[in-house]
Amino acid sequence: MKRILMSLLTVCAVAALLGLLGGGTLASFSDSETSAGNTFTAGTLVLEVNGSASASGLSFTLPPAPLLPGKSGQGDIVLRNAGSIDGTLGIAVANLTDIEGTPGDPAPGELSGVLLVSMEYSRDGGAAWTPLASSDGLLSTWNGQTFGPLSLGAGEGLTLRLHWQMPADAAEAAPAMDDTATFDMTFKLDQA
Ligand SMILES: [Ca+2]
Repeated sequence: MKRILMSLLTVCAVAALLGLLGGGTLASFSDSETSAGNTFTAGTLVLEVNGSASASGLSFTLPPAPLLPGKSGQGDIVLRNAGSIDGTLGIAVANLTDIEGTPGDPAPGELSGVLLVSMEYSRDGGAAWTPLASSDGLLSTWNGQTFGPLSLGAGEGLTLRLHWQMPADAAEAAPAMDDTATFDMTFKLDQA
């Protein structure tokens, strides 16, 4: 009789290093949701991403400025349990792919091996931030990881903030110039 509902939303983020000429990178969201049919309906478990329970088509720019050596940026994703059942949130990263952007450089590209990333979250609109455990490191270390779980009670929300920074050492950053890295983030809300 125990009922378990899940909501899955997938984010595809693209980070590109565009050298000294400027430009940005794109990330697009798409989602798929599943909820098992069940006769014993006792409540709902709905995960909203940036205000939508069907996040397909949402997008944000990552990063807002060129990724020059030493440059950093951040982006926010708002997650909310819009249902009536307390849940626990897991954040999974998968399908990390490096794409070489400089002819002659060895494939598959070096961006995920030099780009420093971390995540933190706030439950009160940004008044206090808590680092997300194990999220501080090179982008390459995120692949295959699941972060959390974080409690997300019925009606509760949080803001997830992604940080990224290029190494200040130009020689260290140089191999990743013009390279691109893509990855998927899946947000999963389980019944608590
Ligand atoms: Ca390269």
